[in-house]
Parts: sequence; structure tokens; C-alpha cells
Amino acid sequence: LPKAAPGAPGPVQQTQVIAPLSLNQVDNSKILGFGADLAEDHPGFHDDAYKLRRMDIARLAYTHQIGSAVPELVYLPQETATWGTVLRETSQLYPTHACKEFLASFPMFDFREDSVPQLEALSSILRRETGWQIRPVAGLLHPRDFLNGLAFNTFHSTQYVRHHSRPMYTPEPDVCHELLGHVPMLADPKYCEMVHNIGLASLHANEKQIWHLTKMYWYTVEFGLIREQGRICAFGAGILSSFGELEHMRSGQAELRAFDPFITLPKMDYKSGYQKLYYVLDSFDDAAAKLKVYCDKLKLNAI
Ligand code: HBI
Ligand code: FE
Repeated sequence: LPKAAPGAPGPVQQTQVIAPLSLNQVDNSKILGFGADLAEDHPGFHDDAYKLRRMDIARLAYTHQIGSAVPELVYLPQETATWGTVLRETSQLYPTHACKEFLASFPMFDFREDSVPQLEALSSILRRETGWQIRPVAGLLHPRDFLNGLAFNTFHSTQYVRHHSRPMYTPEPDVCHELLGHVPMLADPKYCEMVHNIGLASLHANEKQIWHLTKMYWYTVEFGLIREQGRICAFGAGILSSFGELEHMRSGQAELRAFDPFITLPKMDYKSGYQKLYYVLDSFDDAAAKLKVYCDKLKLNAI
């Protein structure tokens, strides 16, 4: 290779971020982790029928066109039973452990143990309440694409059910997690504003900033707590969709800290059971305002 002339510009270090202008420019096909290729420690790794079923369901997401209804998925009796178990267990703890916004929205969806809800029906309720919608995705979506979706009031949701051998555990998002953890919260306008601000910040973010936003999302949308009169309640989807995590967050065993988007957030811990640390919001209003300040600074390249 010819040597670059002295003083010539070096290789471009940071590729320019081209923000998507609409949801059509947000790719829903870059799936991380397993997708249909399950890892060795996945509960469904040795179950070929489960893997085939996952491929069938993945196809619905890959071929879905924005603007058309999410295709109906007829769930198998075994899948419905798994959903029913998760709903029955977690909903015992909602009255005491879930935040008031969740409790206000939850009845709107009329969840029943004997049928897995369809994404399209839930999306219609969200459109009416907050203008949000659900777009199907085949698995854990690439963080930039996932966060960009939030800027267009769109939540990318999986449609498959976790493996029936371990109804209380999933190493990846599944429909039980999305519908019990995320969907009811997305019917609350103040919460949506906060999440929208994380999405807007992601449109202009470089790789390092995407990583920070991913952690911010993790410690709020997935594992966030909120202060209510005299007690701490759950709004994070990872807590609301897990009976064990709901009990754990109130057990006094985890550390609680106040949330602020400008602090350095610790590394996320996906593997070793329940969270050791939770961040607590004072209100969604307050968090949305703080996130807006963060987002504005990010756009001006001041972070
Ligand atoms: N994909 N389907 C799906 N569901 C999530 O909750 C999700 C995701 N991709 C990335 C992600 N969450 C977060 O960990 C952040 O990277 C935004
Ligand atoms: Fe989630």
C-alpha cells in the first residue's frame, strides 16, 4: 500500500451517525444473542420442535410490513399454559409491589390465563391511550435499532413464549416479559414521555453514547423503581415480569440509589440472578425532564 502523504487526513475514526427519519428506516432484522439459534445453556437447546417453532414465529417478524396489522399467532396449548403460569404468579404481587401507573393500566388489557394476548390487539389499546404501537421482532434486537424505535413511539416486541421446562425463567425477552412488563407501562403518558426521550437521544448518539443509553434503559425501563408515599414500587419490566425479582426488590437485600442520567452507571449483570442494585425515580415527570436535558446536551455534542 502506498504510504499516505505527510499531513494527509488519517482513516475516519468515527463513522457519521445518520439518524433514521421514520420507522421505515429502523431495521428490525439485526437480532443479537440466539434468535432461533439457541445457546447451549438455553432451556430449549435440546428441543428441536421448540427450535422449529421459534423459526416459524421469527418469520412473522421478518416479513411484517410497517402499517399492516401484526399477524395473529395461534399459540399451542403448552405455550398458553406457560403464559398462564407466569401471569398467575406475577399478578399475585402486583397489588403490593407494582407502581400506581402500572396498576391503573393493567386492567385495560384484560389479561387471562387461558389465552396469550395478540400483539395487534394490545397495540390498538396503546395507540388509543398514548399513540404508541408494537412492532414484532424475532428476538433481542440490536440496541441502536431498538432504541431508535422508541423515538418513533414504537416498541419492538418478541412474540414467542419461553421454553415450557422453566416457566419462571428466560435468558432473553419473550412474550410474557413484553406483555406483562412493558405493555401496561406504555399506556401511561408520563412514562412514555420518559422513554421517548431515551429514544430521541439515541437518534444522534455515537457508539459510546448508545452504550450509555443502553445502561440507562436497563436501570430504568427494565429494572427501575419509583418512590410512592412511604414505599418503593416497581415499574421496570424485568421486575414486573418476574415473581422472584418482585419479591427480591422489596427484600432489603439490594442496594437502592437515586437515578440521574449524568452519572456513570455500573455494568449490567445479565447472568447472576437478581439485581444487586436498583435505581429509584422520584416521578416519571422528573425523570423525563432530566432525560430531556441529557438528550439536548447529547444533540449539541456536549457529552
Ligand atoms: N430487543 N426485543 C427486544 N426487547 C428488548 O427489551 C430489548 C431489545 N434489544 C435491546 C434492548 N432491549 C436493551 O437491552 C437496550 O440495548 C436498549
Ligand atoms: Fe424488556
